[in-house]
Amino acid sequence: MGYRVAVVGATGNVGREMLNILAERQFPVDEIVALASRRSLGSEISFGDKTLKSKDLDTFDFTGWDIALFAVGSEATKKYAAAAAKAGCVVIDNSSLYRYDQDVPLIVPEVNPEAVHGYSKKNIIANPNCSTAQMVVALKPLHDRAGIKRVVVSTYQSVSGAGKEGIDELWDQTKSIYNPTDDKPATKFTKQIAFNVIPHIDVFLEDGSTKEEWKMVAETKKIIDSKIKVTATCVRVPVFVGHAEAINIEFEDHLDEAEARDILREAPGIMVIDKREDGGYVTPVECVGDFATFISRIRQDSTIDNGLNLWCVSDNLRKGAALNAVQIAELLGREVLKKG
Ligand code: 11C
Repeated sequence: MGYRVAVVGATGNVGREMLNILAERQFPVDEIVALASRRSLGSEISFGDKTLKSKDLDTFDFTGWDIALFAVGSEATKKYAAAAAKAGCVVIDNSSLYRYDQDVPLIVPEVNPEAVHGYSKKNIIANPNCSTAQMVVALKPLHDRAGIKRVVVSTYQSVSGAGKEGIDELWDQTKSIYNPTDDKPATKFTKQIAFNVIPHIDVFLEDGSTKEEWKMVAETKKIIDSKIKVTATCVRVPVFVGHAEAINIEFEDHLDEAEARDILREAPGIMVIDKREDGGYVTPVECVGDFATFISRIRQDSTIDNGLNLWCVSDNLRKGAALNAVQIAELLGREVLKKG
């Protein structure tokens, strides 16, 4: 016996990836429904070798459905997720709406799987922001060994993090640079993204940081340890898929770079590619479609007592969104629902 699963926002980039990954990982599905707004009604979406037609989210009754993977913005989540959860369906939500709610667990299965048991307070589990998910997979095994005091992270985030409009803007603007008569001014991003980088993701907060940067701080604390200090600078780069991060870590105890490399090699969800030669590291284009979080450039930071630097790359639509949501569904099935 398997699960009755709803994918909400099934016609978007993340929703489509959720369906791909459910099929790829052979999630035990008895019945699946692709839900979207009325405007996308009847759109065709692949699920393994089947084609699903999207149904209207507005009129859908979640009663009798086991799991709903939500991949819509916070506003639509606000409108539909609580009702789905109330109808008895466990919601796994990719938006930021519930992430900081104390009654909602925020889970990266390689890092804090035990938190799954907290789902029952609201029948909702939150999926973290993409830039947090890949970073905490790398930080957790190192924290367990040497205790992380402080993290300084700079991100290089692809345009797919901003959805289809972000992808289209990079594509159109890149073409228009070679054809200046076809000018494509910035509409989705605040400045030109083609052949440029933009140090601004999500809205500005009062202290001068951005919400994206704040999310990395708050979510790392909630997922791993509230004592870890994080400071982030989040930057949009002209890459279609795959977020990269340069991470500097200060530990309580000394951690040798060779031991860190061994720890990361053994850690779940991580692939270490760190050859210290031309091309002996992973870049975003190489991680697309993969499940792993790739770690390269592991090296001592000799400017502090117990410091390490590393480079972390992952597919933001997969580990940063759809894969992590499906992994949460797998965890929920294994530990709680026990149907599959
Ligand atoms: C980006 N990380 O790259 C964002 C997208 O809070 O889930 C995901 C926003 C979120 O723009």
